[in-house]
Amino acid sequence: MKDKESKKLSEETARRWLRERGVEIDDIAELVLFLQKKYHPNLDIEECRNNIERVLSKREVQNAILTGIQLDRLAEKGMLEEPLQSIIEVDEGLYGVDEILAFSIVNVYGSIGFTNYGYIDKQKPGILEKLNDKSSDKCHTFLDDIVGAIAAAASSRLAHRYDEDEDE
Ligand SMILES: [Ca+2]
Repeated sequence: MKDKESKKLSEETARRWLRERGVEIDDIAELVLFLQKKYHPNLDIEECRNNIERVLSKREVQNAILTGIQLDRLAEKGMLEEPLQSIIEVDEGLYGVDEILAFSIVNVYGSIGFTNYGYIDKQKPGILEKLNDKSSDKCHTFLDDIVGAIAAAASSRLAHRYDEDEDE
């Protein structure tokens, strides 16, 4: 596959898989609003959406999305080998690789993303609460961290841009 083709396929697939797993851009935009509204009272959902679009255009973000969702899906179908199958299926607390994968997204716009990520991971607002609902037959062991990380990275990007505007 040519580089350009593969880049396009990667972005399209990552976006489609998020939708197929029940996550819309607006769900993530709500999380960004939740994180940033107190610092930027005039912030609207459109601007949150724009920042998420930019995050999703990054190759390392797409790679994390594709890898995490693929593992969630295979676990849901019981297709992984043990002991990994059980670990991911029951979302074992000490596993931690789901968070480490998400860090590659948080990292994209620097370290303030980590504070946002930690906060949102504790609060679990909106879509994150849904993804953490263990009574569903879906496996979102990776997806919840990925979604939180996209929101954290978009918040960092947004905050950087506000700071730049204020300096001008
Ligand atoms: Ca998780």
